[in-house]
Amino acid sequence: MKINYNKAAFYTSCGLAKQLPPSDRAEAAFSGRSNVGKSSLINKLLMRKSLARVSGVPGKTITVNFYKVDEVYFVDLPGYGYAKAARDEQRRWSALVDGYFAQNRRISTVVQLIDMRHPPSKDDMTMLDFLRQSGIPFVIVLTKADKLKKTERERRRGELDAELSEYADIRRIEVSSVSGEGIDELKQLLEEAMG
Ligand SMILES: Nc1nc2c(ncn2[C@@H]2O[C@H](COP(=O)(O)OP(=O)(O)O)[C@@H](O)[C@H]2O)c(=O)[nH]1
Ligand SMILES: [Mg+2]
Repeated sequence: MKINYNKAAFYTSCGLAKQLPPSDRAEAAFSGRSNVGKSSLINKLLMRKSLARVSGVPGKTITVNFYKVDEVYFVDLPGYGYAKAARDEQRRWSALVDGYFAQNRRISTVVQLIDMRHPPSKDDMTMLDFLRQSGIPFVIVLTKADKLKKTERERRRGELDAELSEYADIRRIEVSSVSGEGIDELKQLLEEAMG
C-alpha cells in the first residue's frame, strides 16, 4: 500500500485499553524503551518537526498515541524500562500494552526500536520474545546510528549478531532521525507490510 506520509495528523491518546479506538484500518505499532527515539522516528517518518512529542525526560506519561497517516494508523506505544518507574506505573503499562495486543487489531507490523549503541535490555528481549510468540510480524529498528563512528558501528553490528542471534531471521534497519539514514528503507518496509 502506498502511504502518503504528508497526510498525517494526531488522532487520539489513550491511557486505558478500553479507550483505544476501534480497529477499523491497518496499523503499524512502534515499541521500545523510553528515550530510544520513538517520537523522533515518528516525526521523521511523517516529515513533521513535533507531531509526536520528543522528550529529554523519559517516561513521563503512559499512553498509547494514535496518528492517522493516510489510510493507516501509526501507533506510538508507551515506552518501557526507565529506571525510576514505580510499581503501579509498571502495572499500568502492562495493562495498557497487554490490552492493546489482546484486541485482535489489524497490526500489520510492529517496529521494535533498540538503541544501536547498547546491547538490548532485558525488557527489549522480553518484548522481542513476546512478538515472536504472538506471531505478529515485526522488524528491528536500530536507532541513533548517527552517534556511532564507522568502526564502532561495525563492531556493534557484530555484537548485535550475537545479542540477537535468536532473531537472525528478522530484518534489522539502522536509522537516524538526525541524518535521515534508513528512513526511506523503513518507509518502504511499512508500505509493503500494509499489503
Ligand atoms: N543523535 C540522535 N539523537 C536522537 C535520535 N533519535 C532521538 N534522539 C534523541 O533522544 C532523546 C529521546 O528521543 P525521543 O524521540 O523523545 O524518544 P522516545 O522516548 O523513545 O520517544 C531526545 O533527546 C532526542 O533528541 C537520533 O536518531 N540521533
Ligand atoms: Mg516518545
